[in-house]
Amino acid sequence: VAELEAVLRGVVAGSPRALGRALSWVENGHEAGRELLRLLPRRQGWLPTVGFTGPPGAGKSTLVEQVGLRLQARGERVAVLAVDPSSPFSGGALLGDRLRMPRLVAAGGFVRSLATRGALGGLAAACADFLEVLRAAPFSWVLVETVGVGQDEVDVASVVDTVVLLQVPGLGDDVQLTKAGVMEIAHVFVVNKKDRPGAMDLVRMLESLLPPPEADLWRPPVLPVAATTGEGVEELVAALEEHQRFLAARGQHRELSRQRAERRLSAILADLLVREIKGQTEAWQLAVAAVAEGREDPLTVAEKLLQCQWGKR
Ligand SMILES: Nc1nc2c(ncn2[C@@H]2O[C@H](COP(=O)(O)OP(=O)(O)OP(=O)(O)O)[C@@H](O)[C@H]2O)c(=O)[nH]1
Ligand SMILES: [Mg+2]
Repeated sequence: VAELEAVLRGVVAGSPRALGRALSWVENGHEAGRELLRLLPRRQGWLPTVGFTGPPGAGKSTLVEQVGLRLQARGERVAVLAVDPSSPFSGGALLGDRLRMPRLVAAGGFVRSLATRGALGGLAAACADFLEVLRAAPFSWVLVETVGVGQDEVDVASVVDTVVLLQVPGLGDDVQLTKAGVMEIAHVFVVNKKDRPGAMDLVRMLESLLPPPEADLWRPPVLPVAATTGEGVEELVAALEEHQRFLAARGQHRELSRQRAERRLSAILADLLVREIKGQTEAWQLAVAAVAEGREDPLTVAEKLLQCQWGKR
């Protein structure tokens, strides 16, 4: 209990060690992590969160560090969350943290990776829990890096306010762009590696794919950037600030919070329910067999399982 209190105080004060402890507890699903999440002070005011997604090797880490450095230089306090859905190793994430974004860490930024291992509610839920911890600390911006694979990137997009989608020239542009659902979630497009041939063609192509501007709708800018040299990063930071102002001016904070609360609750509830029903081992096995042997259809069986579940209460 004394330890929990010390970690709580440390988190509120922004101590990297305490934050590291707290996030490990949360990540590993320890009882201490749940207790911590219960006791965390709820932050007054809005904490801007930005997600960076895009194909492997697009330059997300390089760009996030650059953006973080720009913000820190202006007196902002930056936390970076690197979401690694693929990493199955508990030690891997920690090792990665020490090597990750050394310049940003030296400038006072906080950098942490998140590898998910069966968190209740999936990756987005684990990310949301991490953000709750960071919200209790004195940060003024949170940047989230996530590898653009499968459904996870769309998931993570649901826990941040602003989504930056990185593209790079020469990767087979159509493949990057036609991935369902990814174009739609971006608030800012970055064509990174603008020092490479074809970058400006990609910028024009992206612009041509955007719907015509509409009053009162956010128009995603398409920004050419070279993350390695920092070219275009100032413009990107300005676009992030503009999107945040856009959200604030339209009273979107309340709506975003409501949507997030709804998604988090549904995800956790779905997980809890499935665990509970599977816990009734015998009924579960019978149900699985009924579906496997084609005696009953899965929807009917699921409905019956649910009814039994509620009937017991
Ligand atoms: N030429 C050029 N190379 C860049 C640029 N930005 C990043 N790179 C290089 O691209 C490589 C990948 O950069 P990362 O920042 O690790 O890319 P990432 O998207 O975080 O990669 P993963 O996290 O592994 O998916 C590195 O070698 C960078 O130096 C750029 O603007 N121009
Ligand atoms: Mg990276």
